[in-house]
Amino acid sequence: MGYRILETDDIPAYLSERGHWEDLGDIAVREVSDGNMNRVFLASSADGTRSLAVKQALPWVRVAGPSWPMNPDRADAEARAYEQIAKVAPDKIPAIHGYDPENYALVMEDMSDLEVLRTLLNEGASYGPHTSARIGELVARLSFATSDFGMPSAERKALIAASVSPELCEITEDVVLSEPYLEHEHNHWHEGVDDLAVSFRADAELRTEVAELRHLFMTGAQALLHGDLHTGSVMVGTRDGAPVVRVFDPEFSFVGPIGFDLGLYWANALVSEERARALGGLTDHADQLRLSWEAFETEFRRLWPARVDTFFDDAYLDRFLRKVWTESLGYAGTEIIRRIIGFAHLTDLTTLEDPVQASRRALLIGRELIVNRRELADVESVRAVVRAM
Ligand code: SR1
Ligand code: MG
Repeated sequence: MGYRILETDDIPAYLSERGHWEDLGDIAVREVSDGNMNRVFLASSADGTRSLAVKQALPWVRVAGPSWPMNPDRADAEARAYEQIAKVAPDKIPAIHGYDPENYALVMEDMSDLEVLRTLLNEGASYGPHTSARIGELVARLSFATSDFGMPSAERKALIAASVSPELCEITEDVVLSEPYLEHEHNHWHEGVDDLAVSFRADAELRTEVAELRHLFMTGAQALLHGDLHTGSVMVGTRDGAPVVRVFDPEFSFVGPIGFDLGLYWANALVSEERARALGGLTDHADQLRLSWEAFETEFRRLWPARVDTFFDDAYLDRFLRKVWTESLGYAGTEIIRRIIGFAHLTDLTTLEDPVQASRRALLIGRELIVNRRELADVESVRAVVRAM
């Protein structure tokens, strides 16, 4: 039949055709699209005992419309990423019931009993002790398993080839890793940070450091990434009395530098901290970088003895982890900056009555993380940067 864009009314027949739902008399569908890129529908039975989510990639960026065309095969990247994560951390992603490559649609677990982490944080919630640790573990397991430490060389070359995702990588290379430092129509910012936006564009030192991070993003095929690991890509909640953390939306997945995933998560944690500070609601925000890094490092070191290539010795592990730490800080800085003076802003700041102070602090922290990342040796040095602002 070919690719067709699904509307709410099409979902019952679609789920039936795909063998996911039999009794069409007993189904209600609503659209819950929220991210920048795709459409999401939730289908549920009248008595609430069954539900499924359908996510479809459109041939454009959803929030921009047809004026920004985008290959829907990004859904292939998402399906591939879920497959890889399911091998190492099945409890940290939604259950995937099927992928339809013809329609670029995934049928998956309905997670509407959970909450998007960003939404909760914006409402004043704390992270709690589990969320960032689970994120660190997930990044460690996925990155170890898909690196040259966890995967035989030939298999990895095939993964790299299969995971090439030029259009989505180009979005990141543009909106995260260059446009905020140039005059570009995508950029916009609050007038209260005008001077910083102007000075960042004229800042030669900053630009060269971002160029290095951008080049690493383009060439550093260390491991399969989620690719867009911000707090809007994480759902949290409780099931059967136990904490649940689920990472979703890995459509930006490709084989790249591990620090990109950690850095995005850290950036979003640091911005949520600035929101909480502005509102007088700081709780455990300042601890999230440490919790995620410690969980990442512990898990990576736990996996290390099982590496497939023992030419990589223990001293190299220390050196590699140091590099990941430093690169993560740099990517955290770029994510903070692009979310304030670039294209896709964060509700953490845009919903503040007066976002200026928090935005300025975050921008300056972002710059420090990029320019001085090599001198920031540990979590305490990052905290010192935040305190000094
Ligand atoms: C055009 S897409 C802009 C941003 O939305 C996605 O969630 C990614 O973060 C991307 O950079
Ligand atoms: Mg997304």
